[in-house]
Amino acid sequence: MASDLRSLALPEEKKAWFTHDRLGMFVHWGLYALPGRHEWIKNYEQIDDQNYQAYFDHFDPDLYDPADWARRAKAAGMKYVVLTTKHHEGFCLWDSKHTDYKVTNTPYGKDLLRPFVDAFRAEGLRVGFYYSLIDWHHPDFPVDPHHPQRNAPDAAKRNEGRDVTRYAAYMRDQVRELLTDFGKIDVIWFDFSYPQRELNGLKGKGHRDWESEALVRTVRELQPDIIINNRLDLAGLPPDIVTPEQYVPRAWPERNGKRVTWEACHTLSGSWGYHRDEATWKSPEQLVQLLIDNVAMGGNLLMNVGPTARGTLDHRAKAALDVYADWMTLNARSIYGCTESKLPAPRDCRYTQNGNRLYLHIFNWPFRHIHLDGLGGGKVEYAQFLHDGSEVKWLPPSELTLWSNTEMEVRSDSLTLELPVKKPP
Ligand code: JFZ
Repeated sequence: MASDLRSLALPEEKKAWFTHDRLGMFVHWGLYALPGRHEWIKNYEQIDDQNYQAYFDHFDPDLYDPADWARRAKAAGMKYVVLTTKHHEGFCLWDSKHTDYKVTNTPYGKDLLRPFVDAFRAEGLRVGFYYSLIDWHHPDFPVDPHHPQRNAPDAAKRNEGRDVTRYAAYMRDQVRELLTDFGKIDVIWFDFSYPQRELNGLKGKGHRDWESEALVRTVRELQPDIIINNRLDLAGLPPDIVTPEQYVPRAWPERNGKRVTWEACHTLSGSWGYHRDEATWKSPEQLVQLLIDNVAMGGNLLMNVGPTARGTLDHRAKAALDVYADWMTLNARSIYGCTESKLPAPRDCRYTQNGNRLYLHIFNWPFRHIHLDGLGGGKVEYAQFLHDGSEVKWLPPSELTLWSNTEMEVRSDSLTLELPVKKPP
């Protein structure tokens, strides 16, 4: 049985596009864009269905223009996109046959997903679907430690008549729709399992509740080449990708001693869904350094935007995408097709490497010189800045002795670059 499960994992060579492309766009969009204060708002504020209904009744993103999003993603150097087709609130962005809780029944009245898929494909991006395992709206989804009604006095009683096997079948039906009606889908991002959580006698959910194995079989049957993330609580299935969230690992993540294909996802502002009053938007340096940090450890970055209730990217999201656009225009060569280097990076620096091209990313500008250990003795043919292609020279050992006033600074295995005193503009 277990070996059988293992055969559902995607072969390494089918992930080559993913590790090459390195940068993707995550899109969290749903009814929670209307309150505009986090996608977990139904849970955080323990809003019941009746009160949450106001957002459904007023969902009308009149300025929705996925071609604009796609152009901005492409300009930012993003090569794939993952959209929340359904988040924990249960609201569906497509015209699903299996529920009424969908966009076509809101004032907007139209499917959002097909135009999205078409727009991003037209810009040459690959398309992935996020699909929430958690569903705070479905009548068969049992109240659990993450449910908005978890603290209701009759929480356990509310579970009478809720049949999680019907919910698991609903998920398979919806996933079948998503993976049948929209052409080739490159990534499916299930979210998430918490079997170990418990609260007031309410149990968390995992692979038995989701019927994860059957779900994965459905996915593979419909889309043999799709990348499936690792949040299904299936211990016997080696994950196609591992997905640290708002977290920079200390080193390339491993599983059973083997390095895995991985993708970190990050927010621009701390919230995934549109959050109007959020104050912790990342700085340009943080945005760029997150990308470099991941690639320098062999990983991808899936950077999130949370569109507004009117279907736009607000000015802060646009500005962040512009940061990537400016940086990638000049530096994409140090990202696409790159991975971890075996060489030890100098202090405050990261390396990314593509074959015999080594890229040095300097996070904190040093004073005039930078020492590259392991690169002495004629190993380097030529060095240049990426931003303008200008030559970077290195010091001959005699010069280094002169400047340092000591011979101990000279090491045969290292090479000392000469940098301008000021960081180039
Ligand atoms: C999940 C979602 O809950 C979140 O809204 C967003 O979609 C993100 C990408 O994925 O985030 C998690 C996942 C796991 C935990 C918390 C948030 N957890 O285990 O506590």
